[in-house]
Amino acid sequence: MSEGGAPTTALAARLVGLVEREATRLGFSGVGIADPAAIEAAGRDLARFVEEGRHGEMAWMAETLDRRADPRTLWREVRSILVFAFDYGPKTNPLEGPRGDGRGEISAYARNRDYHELIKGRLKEIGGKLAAEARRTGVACDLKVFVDTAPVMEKPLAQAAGLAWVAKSTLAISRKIGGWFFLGTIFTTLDLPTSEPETSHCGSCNRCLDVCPTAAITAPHQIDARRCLSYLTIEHAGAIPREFRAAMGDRIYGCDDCLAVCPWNRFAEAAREAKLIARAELVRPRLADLVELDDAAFRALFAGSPVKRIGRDRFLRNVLIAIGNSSDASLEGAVRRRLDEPAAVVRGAAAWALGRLTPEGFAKEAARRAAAERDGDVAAEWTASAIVGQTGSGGTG
Ligand code: B12
Ligand code: SF4
Ligand code: SF4
Repeated sequence: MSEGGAPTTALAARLVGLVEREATRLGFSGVGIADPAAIEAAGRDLARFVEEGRHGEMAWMAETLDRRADPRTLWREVRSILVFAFDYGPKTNPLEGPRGDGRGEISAYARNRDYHELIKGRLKEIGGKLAAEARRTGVACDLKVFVDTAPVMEKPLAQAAGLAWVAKSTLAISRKIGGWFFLGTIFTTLDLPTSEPETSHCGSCNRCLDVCPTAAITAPHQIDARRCLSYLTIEHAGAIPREFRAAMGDRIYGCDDCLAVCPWNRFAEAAREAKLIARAELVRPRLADLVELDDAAFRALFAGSPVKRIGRDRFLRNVLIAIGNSSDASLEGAVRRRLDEPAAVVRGAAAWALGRLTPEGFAKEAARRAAAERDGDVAAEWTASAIVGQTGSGGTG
């Protein structure tokens, strides 16, 4: 018997064994234990990231900086952090699939159910068993469960817990399972034996930096979220900045390129959890269908999926950019039907798409539409697009 959050060595080993067994039973592919004091350097990197404005419009990163940088500020009583990995790997490599086929690419992680609640529910189950077992033996145990949205630096914690390393892509990569996995944590007041931290295994590889379509990985281990297509298609609310539109290609929600190219994914397994295995209708859906979605149809198609979070208008913005990149003239009519949409973000993207599909058709409309348009940004699309139309270049920026 022991007191407070300090179990005896034998009991601690038993509790860790219980967590490992439960994690395996519930479909996790790995678990490790981190010391809450282990990520001080990461906290300093994060402060610099925010200072340089690399978080873009994700104001919550700056607002929660202190808590995010140090788990002990988030919860003073925390003594150990259990970090869990959950596979969501696609069946085939997204970079090897067909492209340029009039369809849009949704990131592998978003092709079925939202992972947040799924993983949180399972972590709560594990936490409940851990706490009950600790208390049964007279050891006090409080805990909190976090997945993604809490101010927690999950990747550095995964490294401290020996699960993976924070790689050049800035993602956590594992020697055993590659990089297609989510992270989640249980903070506990229990003193548990910590795992051996992982070290980097990127070596001289630079594939993720080379493949990134927007040079968002500005140096090894450093990302500028404002350039990342995942940020631009999901987090960013306004128009996609012109310089990134062509680079978006057919990506309509997130981007997988830096993961897909990583050689460590030869060890990755396809998702086993049914709720994360891709729904057929979310694997390369037809742009022609997506561009016709009204709000109700959008909600129905993406019920339970992470895509639903960005709302129909932001999603249509992405679809229209993909159409503008498709060279598929048969979509001109659908694009024209979006030119008078209530949302400026949709009207602006439609204007750009029209300019890309038919410079002549749209040069005819540009002057009238620019004059009639009540939103300054959308009006600017017509003026800029008119220039594209006149040069006939189609333009990328
Ligand atoms: C903000 C955020 C984003 C932002 C910023 C991305 C980023 N790399 O941080 C955007 C919107 C761009 C994004 C995109 C994606 N995300 Co995201 N995101 C997050 C979130 C909420 C916070 C991450 C964070 O704190 N970033 C700030 C930076 C500074 O922190 P950091 O990268 O951990 O910092 C380390 C390194 O960058 C490095 N570093 C920084 N500066 C320097 C300087 C030098 C010199 C050195 C050596 C090192 C160094 O040191 C730091 C500590 O180790 C986490 C969830 C969470 N709570 O942690 C998910 C999370 C990172 N995302 C995830 C996923 C899946 C994605 C996407 C793959 C989704 C997609 N398919 O579109 C992409 C991948 C893009 C990419 N290359 O990272 C997963 C990643 C799982 C994994 N295996 O790593 C997470 C963990 C969510 C989860 N719970 O599973 N994401
Ligand atoms: S997700 Fe795409 S855009 Fe973002 S860093 Fe990776 S490759 Fe670049
Ligand atoms: S692609 Fe290469 S450099 Fe990038 S994370 Fe994977 S191993 Fe590291």
